[in-house]
Amino acid sequence: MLLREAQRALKRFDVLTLFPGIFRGPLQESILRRAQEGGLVEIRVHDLRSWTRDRHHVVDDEPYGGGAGMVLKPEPAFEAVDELRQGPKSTVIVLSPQGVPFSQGVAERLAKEDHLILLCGRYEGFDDRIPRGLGALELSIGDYVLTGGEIPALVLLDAVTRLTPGVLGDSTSSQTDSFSAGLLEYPQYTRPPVYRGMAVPPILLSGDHKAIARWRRKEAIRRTLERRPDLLARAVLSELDRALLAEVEEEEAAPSEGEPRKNEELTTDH
Ligand code: J9Q
Repeated sequence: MLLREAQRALKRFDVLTLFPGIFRGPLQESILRRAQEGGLVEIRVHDLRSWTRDRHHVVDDEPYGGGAGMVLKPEPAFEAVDELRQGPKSTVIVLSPQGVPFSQGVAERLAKEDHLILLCGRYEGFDDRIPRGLGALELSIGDYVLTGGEIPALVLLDAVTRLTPGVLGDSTSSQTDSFSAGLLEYPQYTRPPVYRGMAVPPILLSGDHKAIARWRRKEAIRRTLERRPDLLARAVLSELDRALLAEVEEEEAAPSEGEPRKNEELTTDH
């Protein structure tokens, strides 16, 4: 065991941002903290402004062709990456709304890399020569407008760090793939058996493990159908799964009484 730990390669992240303070709190808590303290990952956060050469540390400029807002200029980003890059073992990533979608699959591939350099954009964006000239992988965490790439970078740091060998305990690591399995998780319950009039489904207290497994699979399918039909369409379903889906579709056509109505106003993407 000791030998295996000694052979474990340290994973390194260098983050380039105009707001290093955004990272301080999130990196000092929970699993991200423990991964760093345990020497499994090293996360360095750098102020992009320290790669400016002018008196006023200017990092942005007006867009060619006109338009509102300012654009991150290329020099600080290129000079920072030149200094931090460790040859071909470094992967440069730019977080931007123009990126390809970040996903569990992308996180799994990035977890195999030795060194990631993350560049966080701000303002209206950056000079397009930055991602192009750096050979960067441009990633988006989703279709909403943020004030900058810092929170997306934290999302990536979290998703990739937890996949790094040794970061999660053995019991949790086997659960890692629940999302990649293609369905949402089944509903979980703990004590008390009734809370504010809401009872735990009696089957979970039955001790019938076969029936519980079937119920859980069915509820996972129900949730996925209701909330993420896109996932269900691409999921690999067994014969039993198909039967459970048919049961769910029947039940959903005639919804049971006594359930509070879902807030469709907020659960539908308009
Ligand atoms: C830099 N909205 O949004 C979603 N993924 C990344 C981003 C983003 C943003 C603004 C600036 C990144």
